[in-house]
Amino acid sequence: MSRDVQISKFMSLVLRHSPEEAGLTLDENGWVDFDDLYRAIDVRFGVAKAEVERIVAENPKKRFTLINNRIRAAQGHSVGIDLQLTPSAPPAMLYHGTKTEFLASILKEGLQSQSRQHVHLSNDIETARIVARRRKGADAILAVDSSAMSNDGIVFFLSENDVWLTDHVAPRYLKHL
Ligand code: HQG
Repeated sequence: MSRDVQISKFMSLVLRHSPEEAGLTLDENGWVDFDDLYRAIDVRFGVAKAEVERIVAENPKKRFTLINNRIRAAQGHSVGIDLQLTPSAPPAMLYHGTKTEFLASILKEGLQSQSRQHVHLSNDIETARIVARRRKGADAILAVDSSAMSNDGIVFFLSENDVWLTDHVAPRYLKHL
């Protein structure tokens, strides 16, 4: 794993799950002071601030939002913060990448947010496949009838880095591709 990826993973850990690892507290909307986060990163990795800014700017998934010297994770939180996203109309179809071993349970209970605040859905099959490949085993791709969900009054949010978020996807909206 490259040093950039190690630093990015540490930032995700702190900003999504365990801010106490860096001696930090997230505000109610998930933000921390960038200088405070930078100091915690520097202690562990001995890295210049400009390098951390570059890692944020070049992050392939734009995982971090850095504005006015405050930073937060765009999505993926397990801690209870409010991203203050406004509901958005989703495209007609969305996709979810997972593993075949989870299929029976997913098709029975629907997609659950598990340890995170939301279920994460992708705009296209290619992105869903990348999500699926993060875990070992055979990939499974589910199509989500987001148009029907929307018509049924279910709310979607688009994260700052273009991941679609919703609370739960019932089995009737899912199709294994
Ligand atoms: C599965 C990454 C059994 C679900 C990605 C998934 C994403 C069920 C796992 C983001 C289930 C949860 C999130 C059910 C859901 N029964 N299994 N009823 N409902 N599952 O990591 O979507 O790289 O919390 O299919 O790109 O994999 O970190 O969610 O396999 O955007 O930025 O339970 O994480 O982003 O796993 O990934 P996760 P996810 P980053």
